[in-house]
Amino acid sequence: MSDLTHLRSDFPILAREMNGHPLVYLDSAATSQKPRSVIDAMAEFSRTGNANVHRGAYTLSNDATDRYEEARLRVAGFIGADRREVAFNRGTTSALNQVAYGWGLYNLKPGDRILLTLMEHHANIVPWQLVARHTGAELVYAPYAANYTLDRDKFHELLDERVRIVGLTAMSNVLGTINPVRELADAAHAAGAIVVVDAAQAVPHMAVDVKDLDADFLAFSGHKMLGPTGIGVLYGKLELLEQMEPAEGGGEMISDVQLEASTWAEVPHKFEAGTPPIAQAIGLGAAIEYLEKVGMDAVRSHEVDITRYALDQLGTIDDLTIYGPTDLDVRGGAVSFTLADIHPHDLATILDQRGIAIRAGHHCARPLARSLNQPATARASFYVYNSPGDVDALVAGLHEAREIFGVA
Ligand code: C6P
Repeated sequence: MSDLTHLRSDFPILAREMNGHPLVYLDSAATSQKPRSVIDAMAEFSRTGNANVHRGAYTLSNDATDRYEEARLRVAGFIGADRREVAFNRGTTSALNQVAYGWGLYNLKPGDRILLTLMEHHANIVPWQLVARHTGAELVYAPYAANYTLDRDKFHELLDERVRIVGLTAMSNVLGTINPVRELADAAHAAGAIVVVDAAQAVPHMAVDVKDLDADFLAFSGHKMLGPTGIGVLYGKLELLEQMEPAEGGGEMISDVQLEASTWAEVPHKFEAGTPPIAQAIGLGAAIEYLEKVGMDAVRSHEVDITRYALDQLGTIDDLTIYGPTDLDVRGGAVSFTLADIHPHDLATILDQRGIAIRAGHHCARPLARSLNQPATARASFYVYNSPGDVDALVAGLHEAREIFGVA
């Protein structure tokens, strides 16, 4: 197994005890833990560098602006984009809403279709429902196949000339499925649609190059990739961002404001209304620096190894069902499961008493949960700091849960 155990000591929180046990953190798909370098970069900025950006005529503000823009450059480099193609916002949810309200609202009409997959997070469903209500467009969903990968035949069947937008997750937060974004984007483009990629679970866990994917828009969150909460990224192809309307208006995003109308600042600033999350952008820059040092190939291969080990070990527990692909080439480290008829919330509570943090519920993907006939599942998710020992603790905790619930 690839060895990243030396990284663990970079994450102060992992030294904590929880309910009398060492903390075993298995909920990185919800939010990741932060290394000391990220915590320190943000604290240092607040201590010595804090000022508003793009406004000041004084050195402190100019320095803050430089650091904020350096963070943008680092993000751009990380995903293979131009600096002008990277807009900061609050997170994936906010980025996807920007596309729905800035592009969808102005380009959709009755009869048009938005093609999504059944494995989307609510963040890539609800904004489209809201915009469909305004525009009269219709939502259609491509299902997944028996092996929990996207049903490509159904996807291609649904992809007709009515489809204007294809929205898809690059990696499911429930099934772990990695979708073939480039292949689907090529088909979508041939059909005349644009492609909006929810990369909230992909960018933290594998090398993502927006040009290789040929994504038109792509969204992700800082807090799932070792960075802070409150910062996210909308990538958009330059020409699309230039055409797209801002979904939010206010300070910073304008070129001129008259009484009746306004003109917009250059991209990406027209999508950054108000004071942006400055310290958070600096924290995200530090998180990317950390990930780049580890190397995204090492991040991915560690994830494959630990997920393989988890699937093997969980497979030894009777009555445990895993919802997601078994082929590690097409899955990431989010592993959802149920154990006999024990409610996932009870499982999470029993594990918590042993210091083990997992998520239980519908994982903000209710249509998917409904299609699985499981209103809730338990989910363990892994990241660079997790070790086989964490998987062993999970498995031991699940055996105890079986005993407590008297599962025969
Ligand atoms: N999923 C999970 O536990 P925000 O909250 O905006 O940072 O990210 C939303 C989001 C969008 N897409 C996917 C695929 C996601 O996984 C998430 C967040 C967390 O699975 C919280 S619900």
